Amino acid sequence: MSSDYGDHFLGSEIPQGGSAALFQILPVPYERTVSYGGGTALGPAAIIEASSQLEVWDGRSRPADLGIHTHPAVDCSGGEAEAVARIAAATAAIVNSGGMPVAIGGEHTVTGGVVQGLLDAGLRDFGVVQIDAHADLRDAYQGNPLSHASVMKRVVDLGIPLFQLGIRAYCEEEAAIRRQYGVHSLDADQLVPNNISAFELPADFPQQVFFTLDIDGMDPSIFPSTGTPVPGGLGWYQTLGLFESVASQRTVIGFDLMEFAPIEGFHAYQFAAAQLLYKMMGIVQRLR
Ligand SMILES: [Mn+2]
Repeated sequence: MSSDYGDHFLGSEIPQGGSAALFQILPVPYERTVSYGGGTALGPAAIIEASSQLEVWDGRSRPADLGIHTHPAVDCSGGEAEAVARIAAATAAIVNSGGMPVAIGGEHTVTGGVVQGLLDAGLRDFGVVQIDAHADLRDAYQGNPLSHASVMKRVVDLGIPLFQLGIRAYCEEEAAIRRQYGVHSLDADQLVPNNISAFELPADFPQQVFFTLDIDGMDPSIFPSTGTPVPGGLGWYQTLGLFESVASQRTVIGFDLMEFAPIEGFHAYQFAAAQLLYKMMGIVQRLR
């Protein structure tokens, strides 16, 4: 057991991986534009602390063998644009040193900074696959273009192809933006009742994919620990299956887990989030 148990992912089991580690965990306790329940600023620390309860063997392989390094939390103080720029800089530094960014939020606005960081590091020709309850395609929400409800509009505005999974809450403006930008989607009412956990990406979808997992895309019976829960979400195995389906067809260049807000006294949820992230690392490991 290391002396800084709880300070880094799987801290009870493995030392910090350093810059040679594949998985570079970036905690981003950014919380500004919460529209309903709060608490996402506490998400990264709760998940990292809970990760100490994980087994190094994930049931199929040992993702930790590729190295896991946990960065200090990104400073999210100051103006919104300033904080998003710090997220982008931290992400670009990870990519430039050969690591794979694994960001833990924080509200979904964080993903906009991470995607900007991928671009800043010179990555081109990648798509984004998003699991979410909400489309997040409003041009602005409550007057704010950096709202978590607008983050995927910022992504498509950059010309990045987007595939949405599990959406079940969106407005007419977002439906129009989907059509206008050619956003691909398999919504919750298609995936969940039919228990679909694999799908085919369009042939012209980029070969490299950044995968963003808004925890509210999953069902609130599994993760009530989020600000804007919506019933009818994805199941545990279904979510992992969809991620594996993407990773088996394309190269995953990074992923994130956003909008996790711990509920005091219910540690099951942060353990589940830590396990989900570790199982995603396992899928990346086994498919590379
Ligand atoms: Mn979202």
